[in-house]
Amino acid sequence: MEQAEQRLQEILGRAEKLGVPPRGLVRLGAVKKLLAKRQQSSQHAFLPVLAGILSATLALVYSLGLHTHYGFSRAWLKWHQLDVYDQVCTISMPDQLTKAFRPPEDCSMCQGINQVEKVSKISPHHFEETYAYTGRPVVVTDAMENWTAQHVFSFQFFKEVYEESPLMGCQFFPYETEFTQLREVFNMSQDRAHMKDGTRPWYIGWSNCDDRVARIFRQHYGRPYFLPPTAESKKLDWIFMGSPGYGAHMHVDNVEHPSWQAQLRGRKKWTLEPPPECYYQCGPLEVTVEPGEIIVLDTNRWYHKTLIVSDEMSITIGAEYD
Ligand SMILES: O=C(O)CCC(=O)C(=O)O
Repeated sequence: MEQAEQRLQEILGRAEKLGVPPRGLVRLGAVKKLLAKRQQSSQHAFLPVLAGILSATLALVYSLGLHTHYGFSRAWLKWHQLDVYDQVCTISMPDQLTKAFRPPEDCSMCQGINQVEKVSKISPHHFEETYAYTGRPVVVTDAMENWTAQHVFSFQFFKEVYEESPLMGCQFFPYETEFTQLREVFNMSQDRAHMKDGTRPWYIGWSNCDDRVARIFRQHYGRPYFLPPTAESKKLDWIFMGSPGYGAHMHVDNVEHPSWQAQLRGRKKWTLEPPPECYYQCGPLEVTVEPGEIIVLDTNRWYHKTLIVSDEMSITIGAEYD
């Protein structure tokens, strides 16, 4: 039994390194059948068989040289940094597997939706009833009216703000770049930063943990007016910034709440896929968020990827709300 647990942990570790999402593993017919039987069988029988199937699958994936475009989501990192594991489990479950064993989504989040609506002048009450917690994605087009962030936030602005910060963000997403931390981003050449011809494109994201920086940021944006009065917009800001033609790979998050993201500069196309259990009832969606618009999305329920489709750099800021 102990050996099987250890083997399973090793295999899951290898799956992570290969970039194989748990979603991919649970789609395997053999794993599906096994999961269905899981509740009837004892763990003694279950673990060795699951380990066997996953091991064979990974060997196949590895030998074919397959690599998915699913990387590590911000949630994966968050989760691991916080080291949040279920203490009552016999074995500790990595986040990917937790997601794989999650209860099925209620597909009302996507049923009958064939486009992401764009709305304006929406009351917090209407927003709460229709979008805030239903999982229905929406873009609000008029929520930055009193903000200055669209004019002030730029590569240079962030560079200067962070020059005096010892923290440099608490989580960093390099996506396809070579950067390992935010400091390196701000040290890139001015030509590359401003996407001059012949320089390498880049796209990165980070969350801000520095209170001083947060106070500066918040001088330039406010709580989106449409959030329900009882909803709290979380303190942690997320910033995503980078060049046309780049964006985030397809992934799903494991954060606590839905979030809003304000498109300050540039245009970004979002591709959303419903969770696998809703494939027969719902289809993928696409929406391009224009400068001045805010997308509201439950990134825990919708698989999502992004692509910058403007000629200019894309800069967004966002946060979760409860
Ligand atoms: O804005 C982006 O490009 C990616 C955002 C994202 O993936 C997320 O918030 O989970």
